[in-house]
Amino acid sequence: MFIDEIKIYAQAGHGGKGCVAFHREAYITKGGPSGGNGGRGGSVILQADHDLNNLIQQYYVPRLIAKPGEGGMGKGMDGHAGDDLIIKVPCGTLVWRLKDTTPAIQKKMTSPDDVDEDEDVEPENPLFKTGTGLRPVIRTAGGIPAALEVDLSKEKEFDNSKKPIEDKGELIADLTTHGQQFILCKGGRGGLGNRNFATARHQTPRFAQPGEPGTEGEYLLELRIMAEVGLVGYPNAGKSTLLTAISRARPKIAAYPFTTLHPQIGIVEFMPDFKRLTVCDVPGLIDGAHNNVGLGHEFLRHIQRCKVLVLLLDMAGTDNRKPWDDYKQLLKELELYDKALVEKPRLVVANKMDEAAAEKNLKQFKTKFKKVSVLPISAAFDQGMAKFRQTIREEVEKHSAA
Ligand SMILES: Nc1nc2c(ncn2[C@@H]2O[C@H](COP(=O)(O)OP(=O)(O)OP(=O)(O)O)[C@@H](O)[C@H]2O)c(=O)[nH]1
Ligand SMILES: [Mg+2]
Repeated sequence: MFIDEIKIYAQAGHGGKGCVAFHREAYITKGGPSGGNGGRGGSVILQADHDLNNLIQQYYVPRLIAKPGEGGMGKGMDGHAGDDLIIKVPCGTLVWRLKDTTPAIQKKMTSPDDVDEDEDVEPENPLFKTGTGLRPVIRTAGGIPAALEVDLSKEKEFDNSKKPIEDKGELIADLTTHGQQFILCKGGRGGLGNRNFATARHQTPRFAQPGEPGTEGEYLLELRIMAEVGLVGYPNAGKSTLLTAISRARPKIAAYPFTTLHPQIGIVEFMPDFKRLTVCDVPGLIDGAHNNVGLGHEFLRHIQRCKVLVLLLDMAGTDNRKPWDDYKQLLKELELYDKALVEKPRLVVANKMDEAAAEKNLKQFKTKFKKVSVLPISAAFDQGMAKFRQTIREEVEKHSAA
C-alpha cells in the first residue's frame, strides 16, 4: 500500500507536577520545604528520513502520543522528563495543521498579550497565580482540582477515513533533507515543587505548580516526492520502460493501462563525475483525470517539486490515440491540477519510434506544433537513451542554477 496523505493526531506529554513535601530528619527541626520539580513532558518530533518512501507507518499508528514527565518527589528529587517521540517520515513530507486543540488555559499562559482584558469570565476551574509568572499554582489542600478535567464524552471520535481532505489548513513544515527535524508538539513544562516558593515571610509553602499540558492537534502529512525529473504520460506510453532503461529501478511493465499504481523513483547515474538524478514515474493520466477518472490526478502532487517534466508520448499511437491529442490533453490535465506545472520547463519525448506508424506521426506532430522540439526515442530497444540522459541532465542543471 502506498500512502501519500494521512491525517494524524499528535499530543505532547504533560509536564509532571511539582511536589509538596517537607524535610524530615532526626535532630533537624523544621527542615523546610523539599518538594522537587516535575519533569517536562516529551515532545512529538518529526524527522525526515531518506530510507522511507511513503507514510505507511502513520497509516497504522495515526495517534502519536509522547510520554508525560514524572512528578517531583520529596527530598528535593525532581521527576524525570518524558521521552521525546521521534517519528520518521520520508523526505518531502509537508505538514499541515488541521486543527489546533491546545487547551485554552495553555494558550492563555503562553500568550498573555492576546488575552482580552475586557473579558471577565470566571474560569471553570479557578487556579492561583504565582507572583513570579503567569503559571498557575494549585494548593494541595482546599478542594481545588489539580488539573483541568477533560470531558471525554464531548470529544469527537478520531476519524481517519480515506475521505479527501478539502481544507488542508495551515502549512507548518516541509521536511526535505535527511535528518531534518521538526517539533510537531512541544512537551509541557514540569511544575515547580514547593521548595521554590519558600520566602523569608512564608517558610512553609503548602503548594506547588501542576505541570503544563503539552500541545496537541490534528495534522495532515502529505508526501511530495523529491525528484528532479518527472515522467508524465498516458497509460502504456512507456514511462516505466523508460525508467527501467535509464536507471536500476524495476517498475512493473505490461501492455495494459495502469500497470503502475503508485509513483516509482529511479536514480540515473552519470559517469565519470558520478552525478545522480532522481526520476519519478507517476501513474498514467487519462482524459478527465481531474474528475478522478482512471487513477485520478492526485499522483501529480509528486511531480510538483520536479525541476523538469518529461511529457512522454506514444508516437506509434498503439492504443488508437493520436499523439497530438495526447499532448494537448496532458497539458490540460496538468493545468487543471496546478497551473505551476505547465510553467515548469518540460521536455517532449516521442517513444516507440521503432514502430512503423511512429515516423509518420512524428512528422505530423511537428507540423502541428512547430515550436515544440521533440526528442525521438525507443525505450524498449534502448534507442536514444544516451541523448535522453544527456538532455535531462542539461535541463536540470540549467534550471537548478537559475
Ligand atoms: N514497441 C515499443 N513498445 C514499447 C516501447 N516502450 C514501451 N513499450 C511497451 O509499451 C507497453 C507499456 O509500457 P509501460 O512501460 O508499462 O507503460 P507505462 O507508461 O508505464 O504504463 P502505465 O504504468 O500503465 O501508466 C509495454 O508492453 C512495453 O513493452 C518502445 O519503445 N517500443
Ligand atoms: Mg508504468
